[in-house]
Amino acid sequence: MKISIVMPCLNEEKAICRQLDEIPLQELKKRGYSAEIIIIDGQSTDKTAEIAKNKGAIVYTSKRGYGRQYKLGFRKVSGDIIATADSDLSYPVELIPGLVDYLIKHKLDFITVNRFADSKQGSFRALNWLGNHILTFFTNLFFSVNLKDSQSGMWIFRRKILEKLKLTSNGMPFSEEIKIEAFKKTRAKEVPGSYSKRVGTAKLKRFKDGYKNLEFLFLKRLK
Ligand SMILES: Nc1nc2c(ncn2[C@@H]2O[C@H](COP(=O)(O)OP(=O)(O)O)[C@@H](O)[C@H]2O)c(=O)[nH]1
Ligand SMILES: [Mg+2]
Repeated sequence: MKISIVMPCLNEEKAICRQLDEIPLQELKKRGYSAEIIIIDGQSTDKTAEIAKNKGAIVYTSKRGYGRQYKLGFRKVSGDIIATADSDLSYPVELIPGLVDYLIKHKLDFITVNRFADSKQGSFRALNWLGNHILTFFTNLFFSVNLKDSQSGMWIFRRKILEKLKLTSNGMPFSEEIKIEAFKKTRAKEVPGSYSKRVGTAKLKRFKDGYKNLEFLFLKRLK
């Protein structure tokens, strides 16, 4: 079995090197998996792409947009299982080997990692925390799911389910969209994880992206 780790990045030169070092490739190998790391770069203007290439990651460049980058990344993978995270050192990527085993053992298709189970100091600013909870409330209400974290960017899933998922968003709503689709159409589960303060500057625009994510939920519900 091969694991493809896919990470979007935009101007993350402060984090990308350490982020790639943190991916537990040795542990995956020890458990019998092969692995590849695919970085989708939204045309960074700093050294992010260069650093990633030097570290041995496969780097593709795309137009900006979180969802657009993931959709490109998912077309490029050669693995059977895909794992995702931001490239800003905020997600517990050391959990990937255990979660891959868990996915297989429990015959799941999709796992999303709940950041609120252990959010470290400084990981959420008050407004982000509130915005996340409002978005999760509406996600649960509109789509009959029971998530604790609708906005998590760390997922582990079988590549083959992508045929079934309708993924339309090119922006930040991609994160809630993939969960709504996965919970509707596949065997999906949310598991506890953690969240640390990101390194570098956030690309998320709190009010603009918060509003867009909320609007996306309403529009998807009305479809
Ligand atoms: N918003 C946005 N994020 C991007 C883009 N390209 C790459 N990213 C990456 O997507 C991830 C999520 O962005 P981030 O600012 O960490 O958002 P947050 O984690 O929701 O606060 C990071 O790894 C970014 O570097 C893009 O075009 N737009
Ligand atoms: Mg982030």
